[in-house]
Amino acid sequence: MSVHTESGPNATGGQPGNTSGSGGLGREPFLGSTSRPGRKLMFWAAVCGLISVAIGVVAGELTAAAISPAVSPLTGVGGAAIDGMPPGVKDWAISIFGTSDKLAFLIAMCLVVAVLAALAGIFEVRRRFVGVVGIAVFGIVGLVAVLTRAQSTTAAIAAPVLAAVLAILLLGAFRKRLLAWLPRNPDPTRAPAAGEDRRRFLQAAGAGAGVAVVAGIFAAVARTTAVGVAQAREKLRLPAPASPSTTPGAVIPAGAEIKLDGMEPLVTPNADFYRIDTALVVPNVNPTSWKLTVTGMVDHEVEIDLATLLAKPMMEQYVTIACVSNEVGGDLIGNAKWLGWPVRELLALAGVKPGADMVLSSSTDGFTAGTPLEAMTDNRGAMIAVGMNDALLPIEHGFPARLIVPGLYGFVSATKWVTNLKVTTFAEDLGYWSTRGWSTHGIIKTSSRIDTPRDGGSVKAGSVPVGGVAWAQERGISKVEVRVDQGNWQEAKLAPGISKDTWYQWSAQVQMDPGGHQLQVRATDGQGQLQTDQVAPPAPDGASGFHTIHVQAG
Ligand SMILES: Nc1nc2c(c(=O)[nH]1)N[C@H]1C(S)=C(S)[C@@H](COP(=O)(O)O)O[C@H]1N2
Ligand SMILES: [Mo]
Repeated sequence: MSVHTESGPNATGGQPGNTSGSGGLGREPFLGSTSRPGRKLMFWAAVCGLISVAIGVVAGELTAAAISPAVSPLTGVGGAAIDGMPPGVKDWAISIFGTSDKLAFLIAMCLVVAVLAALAGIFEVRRRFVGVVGIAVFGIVGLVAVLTRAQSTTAAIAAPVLAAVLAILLLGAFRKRLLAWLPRNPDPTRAPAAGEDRRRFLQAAGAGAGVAVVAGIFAAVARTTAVGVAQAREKLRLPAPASPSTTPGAVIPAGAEIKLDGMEPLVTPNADFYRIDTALVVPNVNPTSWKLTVTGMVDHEVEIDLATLLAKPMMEQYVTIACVSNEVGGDLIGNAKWLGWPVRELLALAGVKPGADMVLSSSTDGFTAGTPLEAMTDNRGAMIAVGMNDALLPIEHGFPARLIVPGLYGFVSATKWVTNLKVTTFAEDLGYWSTRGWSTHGIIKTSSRIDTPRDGGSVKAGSVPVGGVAWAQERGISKVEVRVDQGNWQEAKLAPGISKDTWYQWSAQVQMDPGGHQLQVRATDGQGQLQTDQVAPPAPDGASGFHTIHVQAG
């Protein structure tokens, strides 16, 4: 049966919300109108708004849980709102809500969002794009809130953006269905719509509501776990290094950072540090139950928990880690100060049996890396890291513990959320990526990158400042050269590296006449070996070739 016959046009003589039938009133009959069809359309418009925004918000929360658990759109907005509250209001809220203040606040926030969502639905149906603009504004509020949170990461912005875009698209689709069922200005000459349009709308709305509820439960569970781990992390304190000022590689020498516009910072902030994860969802590892075990070719298996690990004498060093997938000139590389316990000491506790040549490290997410045993035990300082740039490891970067092995690409060494070290052989075992066509030993290739000017940018003709980084972890860098338009190589000024395990900054002044120019860089490592000009793609063992950019001088 058609709804129109239940409560629709019949009630007002077939002209819902618009007794005159003229265009002027007909455009916006609903909010001001008291007619029943107008109310009905408003009601369903509000439902459309609610469902669209609910799905958007839930998708945003799930995205955050997956890629950036520390801060989600809802927790970001909530946190920003709490921070922005005058202290009196905050105290008042706490006194009323007591210990459940956080939950109560979250519920209140959801109610506010729900009301705004319903309004967005109503406005969107009254006048196209008004509701959409409203949602876009919430999206921007969410984005700003997320960006201004202390734990924010570059990836975190994906969640509010996705939430807003999805809500907007869904609202558009629901609106169309709704208006097919309950047109704003029904054509009096057209027979009342059959039940088909009504059925299609209600089906879509029902499906949407179902998706919102089911995904919402998932998001709530994911968030609860993430919040639990984040809170446990918050309670931990980063231990001090055993010998802070004397550790080589832990101190930045004077002049290591070149002050030149457009240069990447010498030390990459945690929030900007590149990320590579095979897992769809960032693992949330509970620090109280986390354990690291050493198994395989050892005299006795060892197991340590986090409290034990944190009590060990910690070393601190800057290490530049890089991804084998980094293209020439790419940004899958970052430099941080890591705090941790040398892997070789843990391996010594277990006692490595003769014949072993590899350590297969594994993680809660199923990722594994096969690291040459030698790299774990020689004096390069391979570490079980717990700290990154004076903070506990961010969850995304492996909290509570990960491996850092200077000189090797991440895929054969840098296991995050590490839980097991199996002492074994390359003949017996291979790491995750090595069984998928990538190499086995993953030694970082000598490389260099131009950071300023940017490729495709323009510069002022004349003497042009250029700068960038060069790296050859474990070997160090002894020389960087640049050339313009395939001319003579010209030696750049090379800043002192923090250690041979970090990247080095360099700068130069090159001469450019007005017009388009090519600019290239090459590095020589600490052993006098020139970076190869052979162009190679990342697979299977790392990209090579000179970073080449084009700029316009004018
Ligand atoms: N558990 C786990 N550890 C991992 C990975 C992963 O996918 N899962 N990726 C590896 C790769 S390929 C690299 S390059 C580095 C990146 O570390 P980051 O995400 O902290 O920059 O982590 C390594 N450790
Ligand atoms: Mo990687």
